[in-house]
Amino acid sequence: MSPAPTLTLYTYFRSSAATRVRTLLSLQGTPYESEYIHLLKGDQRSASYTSLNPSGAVPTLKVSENGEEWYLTQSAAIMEYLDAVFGPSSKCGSLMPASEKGKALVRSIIDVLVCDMQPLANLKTLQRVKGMGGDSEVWAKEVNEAGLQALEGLLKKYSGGKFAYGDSLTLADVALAPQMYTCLRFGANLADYPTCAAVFKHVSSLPEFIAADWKHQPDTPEELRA
Ligand SMILES: N[C@@H](CCC(=O)N[C@@H](CS)C(=O)NCC(=O)O)C(=O)O
Repeated sequence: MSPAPTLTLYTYFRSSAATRVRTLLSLQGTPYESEYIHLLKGDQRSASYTSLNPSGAVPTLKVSENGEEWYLTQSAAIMEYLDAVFGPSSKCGSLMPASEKGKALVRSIIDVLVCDMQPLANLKTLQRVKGMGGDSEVWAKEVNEAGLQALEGLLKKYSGGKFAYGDSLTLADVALAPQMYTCLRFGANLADYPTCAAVFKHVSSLPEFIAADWKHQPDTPEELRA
């Protein structure tokens, strides 16, 4: 049997996309090293970093195995890879439901977060909105509230109350919690989305989620630490 791949995560404390990956690694108990990419200083746009991640964004996962290194980008792809490779033998087990229906529904919740919400209010989008004379704070609040509306509709149907899908933890929760912090940051009132709020309250209090959140990272500035 070949040894397990070793992992390095390119991360930034406040990145919700990187937080998804940190949360999953924390739940699994999978060891990894971190490389810190300071988004406000523009590290993500350096030639050395874009040669690893042509999107100029975090996260990126470096996988070293069999004497080779390869780089995986996009948080949803990284979560699926980690879940498939490390999940079954990890502390938390696989976080994808066994049924095809369950997998597809979990993926649909993840896509609202990863495709419909996060990119509309990430750093470069907000900088561009501002550059075109718009109010980036108003924009960020609006797009996050629209996303919450959609999520609430899905979770009302599929959540058992404590988790985004059904009655146990899935990758949908891993994707949801970091985006809820973003929603709060931009002034969304979570009380208007009670199912999302209840799930967020429950999962964000789990120690593995706290260990991965934006307030508890080695690169979190002192004044923002919890
Ligand atoms: N679809 C990508 C999005 C990655 C992304 O937008 N990351 C943000 C941080 S959450 C980023 O690195 N932004 C850099 C920038 O906007 O310049 C993923 O899910 O990994």
